[in-house]
Amino acid sequence: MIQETIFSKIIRREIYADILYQDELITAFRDISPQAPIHVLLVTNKLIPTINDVTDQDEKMLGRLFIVATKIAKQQNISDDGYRLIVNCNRHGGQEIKHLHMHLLGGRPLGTLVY
Ligand code: DGP
Repeated sequence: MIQETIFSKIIRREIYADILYQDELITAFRDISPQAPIHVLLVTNKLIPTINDVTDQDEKMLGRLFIVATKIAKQQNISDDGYRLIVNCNRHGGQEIKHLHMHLLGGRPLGTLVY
């Protein structure tokens, strides 16, 4: 059975988060533990545990995820300097919350990723 996480409660506005954007597919809010001056989480309203679990039916939602990320980046004035989008998956990917989400990080140089 798929377990709800705290993100479902945030999406339903049962617990507080600084929500910057919400539509019928995506909710975006500030990360509680920001790793950069701008750190926003873009969460699918539908409870999908990881990026492994998406199907062809989720194509529109996944497209929206990227479009909304670019809109928030513009809104937060980090488009020109640049930013990073990250989707963590499972243990080796460092995914703590099993509800599909994308991190939008920016507002400072983020350095080179170490692979
Ligand atoms: P990940 O490791 O990719 O699963 O990232 C989970 C992120 O979620 C992590 O950066 C911290 C954030 N987070 C966890 N709990 C809450 C919460 O209750 N509110 C908000 N705004 N962010 C949370």
